[in-house]
Amino acid sequence: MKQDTIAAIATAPGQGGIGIIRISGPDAESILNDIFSPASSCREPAKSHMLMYGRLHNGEEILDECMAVLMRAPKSYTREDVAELQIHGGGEVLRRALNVCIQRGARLAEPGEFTRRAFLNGRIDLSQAEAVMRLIAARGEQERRAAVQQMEGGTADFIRKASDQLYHLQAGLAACIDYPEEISDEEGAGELRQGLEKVISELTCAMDERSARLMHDGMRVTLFGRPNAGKSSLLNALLGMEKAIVTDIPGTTRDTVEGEMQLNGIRVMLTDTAGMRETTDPIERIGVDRSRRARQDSDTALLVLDGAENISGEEREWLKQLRESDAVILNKSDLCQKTLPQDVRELRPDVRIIQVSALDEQSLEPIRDFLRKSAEVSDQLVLSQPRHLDAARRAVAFLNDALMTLEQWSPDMAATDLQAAQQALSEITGDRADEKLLDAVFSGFCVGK
Ligand SMILES: Nc1nc2c(ncn2[C@@H]2O[C@H](COP(=O)(O)OP(=O)(O)OP(=O)(O)O)[C@@H](O)[C@H]2O)c(=O)[nH]1
Ligand SMILES: [Mg+2]
Repeated sequence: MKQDTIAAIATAPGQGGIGIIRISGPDAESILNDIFSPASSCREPAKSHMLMYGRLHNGEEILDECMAVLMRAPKSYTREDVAELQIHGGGEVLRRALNVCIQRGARLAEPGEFTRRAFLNGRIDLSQAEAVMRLIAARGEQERRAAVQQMEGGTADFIRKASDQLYHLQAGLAACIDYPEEISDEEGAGELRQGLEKVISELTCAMDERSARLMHDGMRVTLFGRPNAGKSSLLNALLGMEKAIVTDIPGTTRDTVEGEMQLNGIRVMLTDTAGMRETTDPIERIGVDRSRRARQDSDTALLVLDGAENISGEEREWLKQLRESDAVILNKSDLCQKTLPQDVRELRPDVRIIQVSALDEQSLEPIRDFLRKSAEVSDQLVLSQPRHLDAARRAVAFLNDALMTLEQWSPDMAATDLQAAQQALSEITGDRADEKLLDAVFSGFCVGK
């Protein structure tokens, strides 16, 4: 495929020690020769994959001292000739360097265009291309690990294996259709059913939507309860910083306060909320509404009770409303207790109760343990990007349809469903990707990648 030459700043905006300009395409080498002079006196053509020190210039004008590397096709990221300039990472010097490349005939690269070329030139499949951006955007260790697994071809291998199994089933079906006298309906349907159930079960195991969401979006945990229960004290203690204001005046927290931590490699967004109570103060009422919303939107809500006080009528109601993923934090265990874990258990026998004192850091470990467990994700997860999950869901639906058609033994319809399932799976690896799909995938990339 003959393409034009593209160039872009590959490093993030802002000042940095080094900034990188990347050029890819048939003119990459001639542009490099035009704008870069190696310091060594020998004027041989640049060696591929060899870092050179020299000067970046625009004709007579020196723009920077820099390092440059030429990677001749096909041993490069895009499988085209690629040149990279490592110059000083200032906005002006990078802008000038890029302009000089454009003046020499390069075109400004679109978002993700280098990776798009790597895909179009067959170096990587579409799921690997997406993994690159996923890795760059990863904010948690689990997400980073999943991105690397995907980048190394984990998703593509899995999908191609599933696809191969479908080819085999299709071949079996074709034999049933072509030689009905040699293969009985029961025989054909039995084998096909087994094969289909296997592929459905493998696909379903690989697509745990909850784990995928936790890795991608993190886990939202909300502390809620009545004023003065110690929610803000707990937020500060769990985060290890004085994020929220703490006083002994009920109603101190007016708005939600958020902090972030990592547990099990999952990003946990911890939200402290305004103490919930009936109030005529219009500002506090808005805060209480926000508390309610934060609690509803959370993956896990922690109801904070003050162990030095009796359980109120309102708290009884909240206890009833707790979801399976929620827990009760019985706080202020260092004070004389009016409420014990068994009092809570009488009202809500099935709920997890953790007794702590926000003033004693060590007593908080069981809260972290509880959250760590809630944040556990499957390490068998191969399909964890929304686009992949959507395609795999469609494939499973077609395969289930194929299973249904076996009830009436209609091999033609089953064959159509198998084909549709295969088509859906091939969208993941991009084996049959159209321009629209590629535009959608690569538009989310950064320029220079
Ligand atoms: N002894 C003791 N005092 C605590 C504990 N946790 C919080 N406190 C105190 O209780 C008071 C209220 O604490 P906050 O953390 O502000 O309570 P809150 O739930 O955020 O209160 P609002 O913001 O009003 O809803 C402060 O004086 C804290 O120092 C605890 O475990 N033990
Ligand atoms: Mg507070």
